[in-house]
Amino acid sequence: MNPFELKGKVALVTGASYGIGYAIATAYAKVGATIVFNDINQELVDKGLAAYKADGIVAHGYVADVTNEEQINAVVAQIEKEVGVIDILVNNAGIIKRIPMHEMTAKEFRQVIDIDLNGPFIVAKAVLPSMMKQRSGKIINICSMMSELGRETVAAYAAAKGGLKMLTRNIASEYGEYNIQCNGLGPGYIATPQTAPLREEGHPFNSFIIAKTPAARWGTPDDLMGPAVFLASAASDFVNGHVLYVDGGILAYIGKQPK
Ligand code: NAP
Ligand code: GCO
Repeated sequence: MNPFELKGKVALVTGASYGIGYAIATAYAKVGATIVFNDINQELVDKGLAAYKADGIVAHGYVADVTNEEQINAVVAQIEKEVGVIDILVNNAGIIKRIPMHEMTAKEFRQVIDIDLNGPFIVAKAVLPSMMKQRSGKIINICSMMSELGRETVAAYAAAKGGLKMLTRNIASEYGEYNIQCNGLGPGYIATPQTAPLREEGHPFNSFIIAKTPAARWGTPDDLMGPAVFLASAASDFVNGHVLYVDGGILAYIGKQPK
């Protein structure tokens, strides 16, 4: 059997109407998984369904805010009834607010923590019972360079993504005996709507990231497809509590000397 295939598996990717989540869901569909995704409103879900259809993928879309435990529990029950037990969860939905910490309100800080850390807890908690019952499951949390590093203006995001790394390790520790593996996927700097402000023409961050990346380029969502399939497949059944960084080498590199 090909250890990298996902035939017969149901994969829920949160916030996967576009961006990294969409690429990961597409990768899973290409190796046989049934794709389920959510987004916060029907318009975005419909946009996602149309995109998947255009790519030849029959996806199942549901409206749910990952911060709303009641909504998530109801949607997970609906998915299990309409599609099947969720074998693979990718906690992808996330936001960032780039505000200097001394100017950030507590409400803004809490909003980021709520979506980027509380959300993954809520969705993982909702899928765990069925995974425990079937004694198998894959939970993949989308971490970040900010799970390891800080920088100006991203205090809330770094706190959330650092916490998500430890939530990953704790789920791995608590549920490994049920043959459930929980790992993190840590993208470097990827060209998506979330980083579009940093990639605007002439933005100093553009050249900064190129100098900090041995691959000397921004990543694309497609760069994450293979690593995401690995973490969702039988090929990683003894990988647990690990964060797989897909960063072109950023975390290994001090940065290119300015000319
Ligand atoms: P993105 O383009 O902003 O997409 C984020 C997705 O999450 C959108 O579909 C968004 O829907 C959805 N979402 C936001 N809040 C939600 C909520 N409360 N409930 C359900 N869905 C929600 O971001 P991305 O670049 O693809 O990033 C995806 C994940 O990768 C995030 O966790 C991000 O932190 C992480 N990441 C990104 C990078 C990067 O360089 N891009 C690097 C490392 C990690 P709406 O459009 O409705 O908001
Ligand atoms: C930023 C970026 C990063 C990326 C990603 C890096 O403002 O520094 O948005 O946070 O989104 O998380 O891995």
